[in-house]
Amino acid sequence: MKIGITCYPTYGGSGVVATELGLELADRGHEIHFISYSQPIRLTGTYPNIHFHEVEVTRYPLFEYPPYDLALATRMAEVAQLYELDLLHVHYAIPHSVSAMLARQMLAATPPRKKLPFVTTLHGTDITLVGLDRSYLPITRYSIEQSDGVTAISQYLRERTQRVFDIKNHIEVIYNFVNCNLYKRDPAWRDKRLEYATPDERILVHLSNFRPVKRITDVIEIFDRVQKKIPAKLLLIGDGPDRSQAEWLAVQKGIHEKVLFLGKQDQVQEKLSISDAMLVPSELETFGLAALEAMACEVVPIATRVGGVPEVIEHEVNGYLADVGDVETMARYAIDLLGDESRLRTMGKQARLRAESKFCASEIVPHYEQFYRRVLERDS
Ligand code: GMT
Repeated sequence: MKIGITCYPTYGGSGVVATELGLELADRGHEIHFISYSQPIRLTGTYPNIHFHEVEVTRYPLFEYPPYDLALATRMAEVAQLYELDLLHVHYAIPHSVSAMLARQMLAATPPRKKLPFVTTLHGTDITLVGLDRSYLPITRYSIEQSDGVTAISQYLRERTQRVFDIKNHIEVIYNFVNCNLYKRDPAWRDKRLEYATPDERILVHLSNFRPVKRITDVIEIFDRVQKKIPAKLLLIGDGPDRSQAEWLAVQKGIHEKVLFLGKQDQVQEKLSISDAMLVPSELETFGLAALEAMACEVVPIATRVGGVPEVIEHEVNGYLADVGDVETMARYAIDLLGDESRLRTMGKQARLRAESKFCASEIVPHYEQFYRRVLERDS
């Protein structure tokens, strides 16, 4: 198939999923065309059947808000026509599904009247935060209803979308996935971790875009409690608006030398596969892709019991779940786990098994392919 993929190319779960999906589909012989305002951050190499089409937004003094959605719709239609795309797959509803809807209409109305079905994948904040804003809700609902296929990345997100948006179309749940061949424990992890920690120190890790929903200061609070009992370092991967707040708190607590801000990384598996536990104290996660990537690397997640997270992590089997803001409990889980080598490694193996049993790319990507075929058959 020839598939156009649109996503936010910056640091964020939906862009990561879209990029990894494009890479996997290309690997399976499909021709992939990414259409976005810049190259997705995880698209680092060159690949024979992956193409990137940049969307240029014209700036003009009259345009206080340059119309990206219109430029995107135009580029989608151009690329679809020129490269004879079979379908478009947009990740994150706002504004991508509205642009796809326009591109589909334009192509249908203009000779040679090409069909361009589109699939919308709902990820999280497009529904839980942004989509609920009154200025976006009606258009988001409309573009979801107009999609030729809709998928959600967890049961939680499907139910919430149906309930809050009162959407009647079928929403297929296709879970997020991880490349289990790439994301795995590095056999040389004991040596490689010496770059960050002494042999007696444990490594905790956090990976996110440092937005308020991630509760970065809770990460620091938990780590502060842990490092008082267990020698440890904290690796913080990513960047975003709450980074300086976290830096300030680490300095205030006198632990900034143990908290290593690594910034944005494009090979996150290298850092995950030398870590022991991951902290995910988010206010909400519709899935928790970072936790899954950690689990595949035998890193035990300590997370909040929110949204779709319990669909991924089984409490006390392959990770821990606690209430939002309960830093005491999350710290206690971390201390008990990190103080017991045998439990740490057993739960790490269980985490890997959980990822392998349900969430490997080899399991999930064929689900997307089947879904595309269903959409195309319906449309023919
Ligand atoms: O918060 C992020 O990391 C970005 C955000 C997004 O919408 O781009 O992530 C959402 O989608 C990810 C990929 O499907 C999910 O794994 C995250 O749980 C979800 N984030 C939230 O719900 C806050």
